[in-house]
Amino acid sequence: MHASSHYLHNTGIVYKKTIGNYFVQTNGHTVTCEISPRLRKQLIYPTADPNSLSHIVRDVKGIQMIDPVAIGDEVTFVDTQNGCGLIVEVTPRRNKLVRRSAVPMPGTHAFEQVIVANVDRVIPVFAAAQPAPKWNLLDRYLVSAESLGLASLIVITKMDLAKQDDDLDRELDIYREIGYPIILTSAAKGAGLDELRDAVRGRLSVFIGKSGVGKTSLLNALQPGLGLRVNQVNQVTGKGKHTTTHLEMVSLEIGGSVVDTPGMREFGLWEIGEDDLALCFPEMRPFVGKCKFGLDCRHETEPGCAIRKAVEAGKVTPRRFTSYLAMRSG
Ligand SMILES: Nc1nc2c(ncn2[C@@H]2O[C@H](COP(=O)(O)OP(=O)(O)OP(=O)(O)O)[C@@H](O)[C@H]2O)c(=O)[nH]1
Ligand SMILES: [Mg+2]
Ligand SMILES: [Zn+2]
Repeated sequence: MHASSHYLHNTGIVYKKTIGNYFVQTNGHTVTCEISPRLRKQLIYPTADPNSLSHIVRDVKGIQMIDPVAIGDEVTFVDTQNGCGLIVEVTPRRNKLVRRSAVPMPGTHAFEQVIVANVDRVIPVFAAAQPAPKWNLLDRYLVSAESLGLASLIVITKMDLAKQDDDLDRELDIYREIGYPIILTSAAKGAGLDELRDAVRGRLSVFIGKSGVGKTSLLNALQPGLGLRVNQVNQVTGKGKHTTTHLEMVSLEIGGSVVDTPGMREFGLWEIGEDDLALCFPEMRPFVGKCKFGLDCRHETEPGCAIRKAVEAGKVTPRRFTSYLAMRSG
């Protein structure tokens, strides 16, 4: 950047995207931006990872399908004549939540798609009931977040529908013991909202969870007046209707922002090698490398397996170990 033109540059955060347009929040107002073709070219490498050494040139078709700017990105833009802006630079990302794109055409390969950049916390959201929580899915979310170096906060909502006799609390104790923070909420009854507000204040959080669990309702309850669209879950199947269909970052009046994702099945997981997977289970971490066969152990039937011994000793719960084995086989 030339010092002489510096006064023309503004910075802001991308909070919403449509095809070709990027909505940038800067000093309390929004500027609609496009991105410079030059930036698109320059960012061929940084979209992989600014710290990555694999600066491999991809073919031109591939390049055009990678969006170099993600929600949560801090960008530098210049004003254009019509009150719009042109993004000229993306500040290196602290981290990113990624998912594998659909294979664009036969014979090509899937590539990494950045969903949100500069995330402070991933918040897996599950309903106490309707639909019932899927603990192995929670494990997938937590492992994905661990693998991306992102902190997690577990939120259980629709607590007004929880029954005394269900095993919710016992299941949650597994996660409490590992050290994951948990907040119990009800958008319907307003429970747990102050605690959740404290947790999201001043941070960028991402709600993640299946359709119908109540993510958008929770966001509406966090900030009355937001009026985001919610929908009934199907009474027969208990499934949601994918009401939230696009990504958008919502700024909270209390400070901080939340990205409400439309039911994302998984993120990041495919990148984790078999050796690294156990490291993404914090309670298994102390035992990794301690097996008789060291890092060659598959923790299945090998003698002297430290991880299976930890399961037997009650230091790793059988349920989490089952999740681990399931994730390893894809
Ligand atoms: N009883 C009860 N129902 C709730 C609560 N929160 C949400 N719901 C209901 O659950 C249904 C789904 O809520 P949404 O907020 O649209 O769920 P979502 O997770 O955003 O779903 P998608 O946008 O499809 O991913 C709606 O009918 C809500 O009224 C709650 O705390 N208690
Ligand atoms: Mg929604
Ligand atoms: Zn082992």
